[in-house]
Amino acid sequence: MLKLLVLCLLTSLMFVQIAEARIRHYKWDVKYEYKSPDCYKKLAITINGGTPGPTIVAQQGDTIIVEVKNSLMLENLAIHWHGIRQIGTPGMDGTDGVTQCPIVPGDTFKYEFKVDRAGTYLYHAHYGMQREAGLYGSIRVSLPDGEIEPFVYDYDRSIILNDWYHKSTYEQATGLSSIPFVWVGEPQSLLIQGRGKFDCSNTLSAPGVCNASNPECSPYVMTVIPGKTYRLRIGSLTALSSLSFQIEGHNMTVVEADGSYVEPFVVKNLFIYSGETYSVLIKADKDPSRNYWMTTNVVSRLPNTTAGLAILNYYPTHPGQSPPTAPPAGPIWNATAPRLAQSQATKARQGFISTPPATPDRVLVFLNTQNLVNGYIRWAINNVSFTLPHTPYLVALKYNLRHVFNKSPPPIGQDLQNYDIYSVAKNKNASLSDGIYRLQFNTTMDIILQNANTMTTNNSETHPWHLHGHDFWVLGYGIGKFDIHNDHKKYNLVNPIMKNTVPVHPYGWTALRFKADNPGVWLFHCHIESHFHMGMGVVFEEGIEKVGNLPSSILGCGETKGFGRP
Ligand SMILES: *[C@@H]1O[C@H](CO)[C@@H](O)[C@H](O)[C@H]1NC(C)=O
Ligand SMILES: *[C@@H]1O[C@H](CO)[C@@H](O)[C@H](O)[C@H]1NC(C)=O
Ligand SMILES: *[C@@H]1O[C@H](CO)[C@@H](O)[C@H](O)[C@H]1NC(C)=O
Ligand SMILES: *[C@@H]1O[C@H](CO)[C@@H](O)[C@H](O)[C@H]1NC(C)=O
Ligand SMILES: *[C@@H]1O[C@H](CO)[C@@H](O)[C@H](O)[C@H]1NC(C)=O
Ligand SMILES: *[C@@H]1O[C@H](CO)[C@@H](O)[C@H](O)[C@H]1NC(C)=O
Ligand SMILES: *[C@@H]1O[C@H](CO)[C@@H](O)[C@H](O)[C@H]1NC(C)=O
Ligand SMILES: *[C@@H]1O[C@H](CO)[C@@H](O)[C@H](O)[C@H]1NC(C)=O
Ligand SMILES: [Cu+2]
Repeated sequence: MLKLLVLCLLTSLMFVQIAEARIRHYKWDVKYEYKSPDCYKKLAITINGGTPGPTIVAQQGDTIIVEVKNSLMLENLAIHWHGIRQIGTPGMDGTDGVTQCPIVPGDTFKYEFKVDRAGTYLYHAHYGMQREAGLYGSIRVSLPDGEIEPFVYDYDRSIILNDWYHKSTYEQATGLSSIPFVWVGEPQSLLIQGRGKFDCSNTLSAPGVCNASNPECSPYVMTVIPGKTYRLRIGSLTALSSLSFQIEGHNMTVVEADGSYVEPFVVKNLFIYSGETYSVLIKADKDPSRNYWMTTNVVSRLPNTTAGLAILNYYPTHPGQSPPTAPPAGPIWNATAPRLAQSQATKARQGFISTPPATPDRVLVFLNTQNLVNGYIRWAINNVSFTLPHTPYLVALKYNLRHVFNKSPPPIGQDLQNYDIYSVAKNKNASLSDGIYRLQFNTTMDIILQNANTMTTNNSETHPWHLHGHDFWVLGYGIGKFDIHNDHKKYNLVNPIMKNTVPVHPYGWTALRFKADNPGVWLFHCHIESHFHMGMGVVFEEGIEKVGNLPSSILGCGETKGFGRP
């Protein structure tokens, strides 16, 4: 008896130890395979045979090790851990050209980093426009043992929303970089957790290429038990589209965004932009004798893509049973006001507020415009259209490699006051540059994202901006031109949410604040694949002198050939 007790004690002690310093080890094989996520067969990038890839499930404080084998044969690779700040591990951010050399075909790269904060995060490819070929998935980090969420639910589920193109990423990237310019167009379908439905009768494709009965494109089914409450973690990794998401007949209570607790609010439509995550609570309290639609629709651009559909299945109703009603229509695609209202309603939850520094040390205004550079259509920030260098900044800065990128800093945008954000971009001339912003370590930075008209009359787009290596406080949103003398007085310094991705609405501005306290080099960019490809991004360096030894695995390209390799 005593022996047994001691044994029990020992086992539980061991368990505690394991629970405290857990290492989650994954081995991923990344390759191209024919897949039909929307019934149309095309090459997709898979992880261990699947797209989306496996969900990483971890606990706060765990170390994640992912050994990635690049089996793409003809293509480089890099994987970014979206929302993980990589404190102390800037070389593991997975951003090609910024924090690492790409993983070449045949190589295995070991990503190793800590998930230091509970919440809902994502991972995805960060090489060229590779993300939209299907390499993406969810990261779910739970609280440490003994801590509980400030809301109650019975079950936890994760889904990713995505848009899907039939053209390869190469064809798209080539079109964007050509004269004449070839726009990627609207996506062919919208996917919910990797499943959608393209109308096969619309195609004159060869037999077997589009097959509406392929089980790979049967809708995603989320089964619920009547009476239970579900925490649904929703991420968007669209290539282009801003989305709304709704569940027929069910309201959703927003409780988390990008890993921060939200002061709860109820929505019928959740607006979600590429790179964002939300947790919503759903109560399964409707008529349980039937199923309900879960739908996603394009907003902010004139849609030419049918709604993405999934099924909310009430146990024990058959999961394959179609809901008896038509899917609910999405919100009006071009109404900005409700989207702005949701942005403004997203505040930090009482009891979990992180108060921002009262004033910034430096303010950068980022005016985004569409421009021409030598006849190519590009996006620019303050007249500079971003290009990636061949040698990653992190390595170049740490080892003082010269001539690998433009050392003159990009403009800081004091010209905003004279710029008419409503007129078609008149200043057609922007320049290409890989210059970066060097931030003084530990200073407080304010970023004002300012939207404007594109090269098309009466058109301004939504841009979701994502910051690597940080969360930022979202201080405010507005429509129109930011008033540098007055608008900062309206900032929310009381309960701003901290996020890593935030939209700037059409003709609008968004104000952010962050502390430059994470030694490394961090990309800040529009999360729309084609916009980033066309130059919509900037890079921040902070505290490079505090960065420790870099892993040799991130070297090997450009000026780092042979550098530090054993
Ligand atoms: C379509 O898919 C179904 C289910 O996998 C299969 O039985 C059928 O043969 C396929 N049709 C064609 C034309 O390939
Ligand atoms: C959803 O919330 C709105 C506003 O709070 C309310 O009017 C509506 O009845 C709710 N709908 C459902 C299905 O609970
Ligand atoms: C809209 O979608 C249809 C069906 O996919 C396609 O044939 C058409 O070319 C698209 N139109 C535009 C303007 O993209
Ligand atoms: C929204 O788009 C519709 C066409 O889909 C158009 O009729 C309407 O005028 C637009 N509204 C606004 C406010 O631009
Ligand atoms: C962009 O360049 C144009 C012309 O070269 C200049 O007039 C304008 O002030 C510049 N804009 C910014 C924001 O620097
Ligand atoms: C734009 O660039 C072209 C070609 O380099 C040049 O001829 C033109 O003067 C420039 N325009 C402005 C407004 O700077
Ligand atoms: C950063 O600044 C804060 C005050 O804002 C200070 O307490 C902290 O010691 C500084 N950290 C470093 C590493 O300089
Ligand atoms: C652009 O918008 C303005 C103001 O709403 C309107 O007067 C004008 O007709 C629009 N132009 C076009 C080409 O739609
Ligand atoms: Cu954009």
